[in-house]
Amino acid sequence: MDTKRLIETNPAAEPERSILVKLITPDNASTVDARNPLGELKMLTEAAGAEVVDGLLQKRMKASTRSHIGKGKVEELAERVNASEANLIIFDDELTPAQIRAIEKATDCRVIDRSELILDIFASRARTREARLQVEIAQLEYTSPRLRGMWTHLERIAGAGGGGQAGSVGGIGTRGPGERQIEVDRRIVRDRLTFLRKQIQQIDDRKTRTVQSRSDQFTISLVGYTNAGKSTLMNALTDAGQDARDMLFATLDTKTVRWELEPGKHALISDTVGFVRNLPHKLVASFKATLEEAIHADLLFHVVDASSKDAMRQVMVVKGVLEELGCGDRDALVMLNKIDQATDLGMVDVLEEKHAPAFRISAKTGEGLDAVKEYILGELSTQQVDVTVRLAASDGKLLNLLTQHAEIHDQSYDNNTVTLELTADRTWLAQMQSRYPSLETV
Ligand SMILES: Nc1nc2c(ncn2[C@@H]2O[C@H](COP(=O)(O)OP(=O)(O)OP(=O)(O)O)[C@@H](O)[C@H]2O)c(=O)[nH]1
Ligand SMILES: [Mg+2]
Repeated sequence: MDTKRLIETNPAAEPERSILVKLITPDNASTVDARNPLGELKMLTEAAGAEVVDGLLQKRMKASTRSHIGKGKVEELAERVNASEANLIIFDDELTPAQIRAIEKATDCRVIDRSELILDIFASRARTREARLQVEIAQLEYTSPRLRGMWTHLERIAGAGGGGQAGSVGGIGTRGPGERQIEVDRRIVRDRLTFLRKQIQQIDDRKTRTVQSRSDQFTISLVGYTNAGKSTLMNALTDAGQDARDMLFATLDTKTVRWELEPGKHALISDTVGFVRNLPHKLVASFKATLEEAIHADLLFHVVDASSKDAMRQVMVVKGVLEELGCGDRDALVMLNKIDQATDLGMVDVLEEKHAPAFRISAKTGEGLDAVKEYILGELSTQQVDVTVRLAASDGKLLNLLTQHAEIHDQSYDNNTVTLELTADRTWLAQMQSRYPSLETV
């Protein structure tokens, strides 16, 4: 089953013509990029496959409860919709279902907000079953109170066993279904959500087991704002071959690969979905499974696009999402990436000071990556212990594990026991000792 797209996905169709709208209030002014207030929304819109034909900014002391940007501005918006022949209005702010309905009515044009737009991009990028389930849950939870253009989607759900009688309303820009139909839809949505949540729970459990089974290895997770260069960095350090195109949310799924630091020493490194300002909460919650690696990593590489004027704010957004995921206090190394094209070196200095230890790197040219590797090798060596252990000579399985995972320096046999001098990972050794009480430290 396909996750639902809000933006027209038929390649033969013209891209949707959208007008971008943003309300600036004293409350949100500090998060607005003054040089280009609609810049990020434009990139998001293009990432969803729509065209931007106009933009509208409004400044008010606070949002209007009814129309968000105020009645007069909505009238201006209606004129602009006509003049530019737009068929979609995208708000950078979160709107209530009632506001959406009011603005749609006044402009006779379909309205979506930033969260719906982000969900739409995720829907178009989701490839694995897990990502699709996560996006669909988030969409249903976020969009169902609105229940407007969900129609064709619901029709498919009904067809797949829901049993609801789908009507003929559909397509972009149409009004919502009648009240009775909405009731039916709500029930279908509830059933579908229960089903999806069960499925995702199974994936979650499996994922937790996989991640736990890696606990004997040093794990690093790449986190950062979307387009900061996480996948490019992963490709520079390993031969992962991650998709690293210049677009928002190129990566949606998590991929974990071995980073060979030097012969015999490796770490596991995971690349995952990027963060963005105002990431819908529902989406963060449902992407927990995908972000499991980040949650359990020994260390985070917080990748920052140091060439972006917005870098400072992006760092704060990423920290906020990490808090939300419950890993705000995890050890993190800040990677000041794209240093090859950074122009505001004053800002880079400030970032470096504020977030020490930070590294100036270029995932593209390879600059600075040796220093990162040295640092990690240092970290790994502090995690190693030199010990002498004793075990029963007949315990072949344990002996095997030790020779596989530890560096053996000396080995001596005495009657039925083996004594080994070895270097091993501290946490791994502790786990082995709790699993095999017969493994004695001498
Ligand atoms: N000049 C320069 N460009 C870079 C560097 N690192 C990444 N890029 C470019 O930045 C763009 C985004 O890179 P990605 O690696 O896809 O970024 P990401 O963080 O994985 O992005 P998402 O998966 O979308 O969240 C690509 O066009 C890269 O070529 C760098 O060090 N220098
Ligand atoms: Mg990526």
